Amino acid sequence: MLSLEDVVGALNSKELQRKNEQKEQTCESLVVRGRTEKRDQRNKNRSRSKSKNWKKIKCFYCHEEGHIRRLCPKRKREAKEKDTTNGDVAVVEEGYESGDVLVVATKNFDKQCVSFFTLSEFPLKQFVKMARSALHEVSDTGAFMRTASTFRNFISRDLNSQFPAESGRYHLYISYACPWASRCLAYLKIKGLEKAITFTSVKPIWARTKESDEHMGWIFPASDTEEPGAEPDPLIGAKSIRDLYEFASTNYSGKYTVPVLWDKKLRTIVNNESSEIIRMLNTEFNDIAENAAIDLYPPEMRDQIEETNEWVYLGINNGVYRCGFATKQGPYEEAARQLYEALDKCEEILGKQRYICGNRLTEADIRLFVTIIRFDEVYAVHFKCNKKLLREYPNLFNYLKDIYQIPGMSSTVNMQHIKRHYYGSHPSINRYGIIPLGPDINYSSPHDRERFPA
Ligand SMILES: N[C@@H](CCC(=O)N[C@@H](CS)C(=O)NCC(=O)O)C(=O)O
Repeated sequence: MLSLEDVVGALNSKELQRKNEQKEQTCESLVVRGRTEKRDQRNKNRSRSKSKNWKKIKCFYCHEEGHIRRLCPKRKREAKEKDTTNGDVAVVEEGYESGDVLVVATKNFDKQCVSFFTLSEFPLKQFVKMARSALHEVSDTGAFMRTASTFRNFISRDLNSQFPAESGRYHLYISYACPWASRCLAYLKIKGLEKAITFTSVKPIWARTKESDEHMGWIFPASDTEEPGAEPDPLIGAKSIRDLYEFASTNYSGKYTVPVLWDKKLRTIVNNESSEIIRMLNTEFNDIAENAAIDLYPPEMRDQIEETNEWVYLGINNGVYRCGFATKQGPYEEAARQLYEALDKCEEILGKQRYICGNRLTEADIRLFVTIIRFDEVYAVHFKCNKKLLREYPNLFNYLKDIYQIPGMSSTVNMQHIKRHYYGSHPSINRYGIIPLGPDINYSSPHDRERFPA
């Protein structure tokens, strides 16, 4: 793997400079999330005519890959400050010329002068290994935009497949704080897969994952006693979730998220997308699951489950993050409006039936549960979802308790980890990391959901 120093070295090397001078480079092949591409197109002719005269360009790189800003010199100061905090790649050019791109980098915006390189000559992905987190997934409009997961392999009940559903072969890395990881853990409990698939939780509060850069992420404790609920990595001795990703892939450049479904045999990540992991856990391990008969995605309900998942994800699961991570008023308000529309819809549905898709527990309930269990304790305060509290919705609140009381579910909820994570890991939202004392709700108290047939 190349270090940043290697990159800077490579880009400054005389040989490469010569090579670039000989070649006539333009930026036509550059694709940077559409935006830059458009501009390149518009200025295609201009770029072409100037491509022989690359000017000296100063480049600044912070954390995030693939996101390039070009700024006129006037805005340079503003850009530096802004990009230092949000982790974008910034390209600040002297004598701005559309179409001139180059990339290189220093860790802390120490200036590095680089000359004569086009991005097409140095594909960013290959050269610069970037670390980032959800806090950096904010567009220029101030809206939170979640990026897709990367490892998308499937475990299969077919024992001849690449990832066969063997007992003892797979390990689930989670954080109790994370709703996406918790839904996978809920499946381990509900399906009776705890003996077949082991799991480990990280510590709740993000910390530096490497001395050499500023990335903050999930880390393992050094011992079993350091952090109740969290354990050291039992498999490869990883210090962080980032270590797992880097072990599994040498050129990974996305976020280091949980859950991670790990193959102990091939020592790699099978899948890091919870919506897919839960589907595998639901069906593929049925030969070894203790509760194989429980089907949370029954064929006859699939359309309805999908339809429900869609609006619940948009308005609620991801909706709370869109509220919390928005950096402008408009996107926040839009997200909050959609969130409360979706919660109102849940309340109405749950006034007529026990579960969100009918009178049978399904995947859609587990997906809804992991967000609403965090609502009053965290999202109402930390993510500014305070128009109405969850416990002010009688049907939804009783439903929440009902799901919480399903055998195994309460053990997936570690409210200490949940609160410490959110309030302690997002300093841009909660600068001093103060954790509110309340509301400390008892979800084991009686509910009224038996009034519906199940
Ligand atoms: N699409 C993923 C999302 C997982 C995700 O966003 N996990 C968060 C924790 S709640 C994470 O690990 N974030 C790390 C980071 O943003 O750096 C899934 O559903 O599995």
